Amino acid sequence: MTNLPKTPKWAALTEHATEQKNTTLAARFKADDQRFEKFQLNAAGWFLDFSKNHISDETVVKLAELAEAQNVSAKFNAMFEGDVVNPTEGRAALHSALRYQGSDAIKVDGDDVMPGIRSVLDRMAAFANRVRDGEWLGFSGKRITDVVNVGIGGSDLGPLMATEALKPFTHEALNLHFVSNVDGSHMVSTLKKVNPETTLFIVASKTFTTIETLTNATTAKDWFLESKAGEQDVAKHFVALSTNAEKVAAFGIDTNNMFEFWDWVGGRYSLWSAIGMPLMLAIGPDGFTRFLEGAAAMDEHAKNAPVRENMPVTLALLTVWYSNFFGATSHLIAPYDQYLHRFPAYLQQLTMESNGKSVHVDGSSVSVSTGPVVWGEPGTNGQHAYFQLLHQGTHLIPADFILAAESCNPCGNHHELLIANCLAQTEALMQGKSTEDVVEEMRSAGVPNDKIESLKTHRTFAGNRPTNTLLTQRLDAYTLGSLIALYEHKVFAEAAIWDINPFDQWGVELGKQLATTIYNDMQDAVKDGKSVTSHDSSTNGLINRINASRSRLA
Ligand code: G6Q
Repeated sequence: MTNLPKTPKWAALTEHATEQKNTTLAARFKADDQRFEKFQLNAAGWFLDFSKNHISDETVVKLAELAEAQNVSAKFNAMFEGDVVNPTEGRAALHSALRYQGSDAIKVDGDDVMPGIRSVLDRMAAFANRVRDGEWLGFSGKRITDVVNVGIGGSDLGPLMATEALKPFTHEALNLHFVSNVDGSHMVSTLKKVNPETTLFIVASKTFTTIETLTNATTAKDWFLESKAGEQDVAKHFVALSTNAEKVAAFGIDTNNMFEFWDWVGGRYSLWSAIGMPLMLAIGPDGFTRFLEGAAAMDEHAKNAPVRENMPVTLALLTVWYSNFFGATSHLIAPYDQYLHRFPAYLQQLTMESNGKSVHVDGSSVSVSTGPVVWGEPGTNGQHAYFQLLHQGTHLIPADFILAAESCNPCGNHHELLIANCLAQTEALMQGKSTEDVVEEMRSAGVPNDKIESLKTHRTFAGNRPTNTLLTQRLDAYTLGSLIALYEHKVFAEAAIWDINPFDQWGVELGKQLATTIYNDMQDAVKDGKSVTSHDSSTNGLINRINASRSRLA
């Protein structure tokens, strides 16, 4: 049983945090003009400035000692080597093998997984080239113009986020669509935009049992067969990405059109596998290789850099620092890049499904808080929405600002303004503005004294809000790959420190089970003309009210 607060390194940090709260970020910068040089790191095309944090030289040492005491490096090695790091599901978590660029064998249960990975990548590339080059034809002999990915969760969020992020590098004759929600509006509105003769459906499901995906895929297939197409044409328009050949065949997709992956690839870590097919179609096999190379470079860094130079471990330690010693409960992701508009949503799953746990690996209860709530929107939009709370609210919300020096679409002074806004926010969050400065500023603007008195506290900024800035030259396939891998490893390092399993997701099961029960109860009640009484009064009441209003409608 792990009792983190009782461990010497944790106890030392508790004491140290009390001291560190006595100073401000602004005072730290005033006292040390080497702060920026001291608290920065480089890895795989990314530069991290973490100087605007409540840390001193001693904090960094103490946090590194915690990471060492929690065996973070050894746990990384175990993951990279294919050990069973997901004990509750009895699996390895080898997403790093999917992007491995070296020639060594990587073994799971004694078998090298690399030949299988390379063979699927080759098949994917051959298929993607045929579609991109207009050689893969639909049933009426026309080239494919639209690709609809049907998947949810890990089989949707990653490919969707990445194809959006890499839009400037996308094949201009292919439109990518993503349908995930079981809400029929998602599929229906997408089908309105496409033509059955020129549309390719990718059914992406690791298990091929997910109700949302199977429902959406069935609707897509029915729609396709309602056109001039026949059953014999399904093979030209439906492919599957899955680990489950039997279920793929049962659904009616030719297993020759199935791109395989393996149970040691977790759903939210599967973008690097066949699940990346929409991305490969969008940016081409060479672009996809660059994407894998970027991630592989971050893997090498995560594996080899000592704790204090290790970017994902540093980010993880900062999250632990604020979550466990400063009471922070959420973490903001602010990409100053419109193409990264789905990145916060992607990171919500990666972080919250992985580290939203309240038991340790051995099943005992945790005694400290674990994964924070992750949220965000691209800048500068967020500034005109929720940034008010960051600057003057009562919550401490550590934030990651993500920025590229170069724009993919240089145009007037847009990018200079974007950069200036990003840097201004982190400076303002750190420095704040004192009441004295507010008074002085208002006085010099000629504001009358009574107005100054009534407004001065409203216009004061306490500052002292911590941020990280992640900077790259340009967002492209390589730097996107390394950015995603950076956060994957950050999440892993946090889990290693908290001694929780980041690779299972039992928390999503209960809702799934109950949805099946409620679905059946609702249908039975309508059939039998009875009310539902088997749930709590709220759930019964809602079911009966909905059934009544739907029957009136019918
Ligand atoms: C991710 C989760 C989950 C999963 C979806 C879709 O880590 O396991 O989000 O990806 O439930 O599952 P299938 O790919 O099996 O349809």
